Amino acid sequence: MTNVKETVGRKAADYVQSGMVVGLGTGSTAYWFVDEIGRRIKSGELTDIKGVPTSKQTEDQARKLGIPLVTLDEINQIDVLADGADETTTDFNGIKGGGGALLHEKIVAQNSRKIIWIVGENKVVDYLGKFPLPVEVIQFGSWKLFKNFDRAGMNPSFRKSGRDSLFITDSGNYIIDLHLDHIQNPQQLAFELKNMVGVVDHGLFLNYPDVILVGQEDGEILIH
Ligand code: ABF
Repeated sequence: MTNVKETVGRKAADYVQSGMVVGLGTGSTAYWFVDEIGRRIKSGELTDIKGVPTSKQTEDQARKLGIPLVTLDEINQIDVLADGADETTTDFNGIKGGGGALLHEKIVAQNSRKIIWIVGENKVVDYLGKFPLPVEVIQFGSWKLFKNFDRAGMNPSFRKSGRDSLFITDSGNYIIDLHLDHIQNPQQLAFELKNMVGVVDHGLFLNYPDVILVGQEDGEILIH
C-alpha cells in the first residue's frame, strides 16, 4: 500500500533546483515535500537552497532537517512553493486552512512564482464547500462576527484546540469555520469575507496553483 501523501510530497521536490528560494508548505502531505528537500540537501543533490516556511510547525521541521531558512522580507521572490490543500477543483480553486496556517500560506503563495499543490485524490472535488471554510479573525469582536455568520445561515464554529480552549493561529488570531456544504459562488464569498471588519483572511484560494499533483492509490501521480 503506497503512502500517497509521501509519494506526491516527495515528487514535488522534482520542481526544485539548486539555488532556488523554496516555499515550504504545511500539513501532512507538505511534511513529505519538506522531508525530501532536506534529504536532497543532505545528499548534495540540492545546494544553495533557501527555505521560507508557511508555519511554525514547518519551520521546526525544516530546522531539524538543516534546511537553511530565510524570512519573506529577506528575499525578493519565492521560486517554487509546494503546499497541501483541504479541497481542490481541477479548475485550480481550493480550500486551505484545515491546519490553521491559511494566512501565512496565502502570504507565501502570493509571493511565489510557481505554486504546486500536493494532494491525495480524496481532495479533488467537483465543487468547494464540503470541507468547512476556515476564516481567520482577530480576537477583538470575534463573537459579534460569529453571530453575524450564524444569522446569515453559515453554520459557524470556533476552531478549538483541546477540549475547552480556542485555537490560536501563528499570528495570534482565532479561526471560525463555516460549514457551508456547497459554495455556489466562491469569488463572491471571498469578496464578501474580505470586506468584513475583523476578518483577516479566509481559506478560499482561487486560481492559486500552477500545478496540482494528485497522488493515486496505485502510486501514479496525475498532473493538472
Ligand atoms: C495545508 O494543507 C493546509 O492549508 C491544509 O489544511 C493542509 C491539508 O493537507 P494535508 O491533508 O496534506 O494535511 O496547506
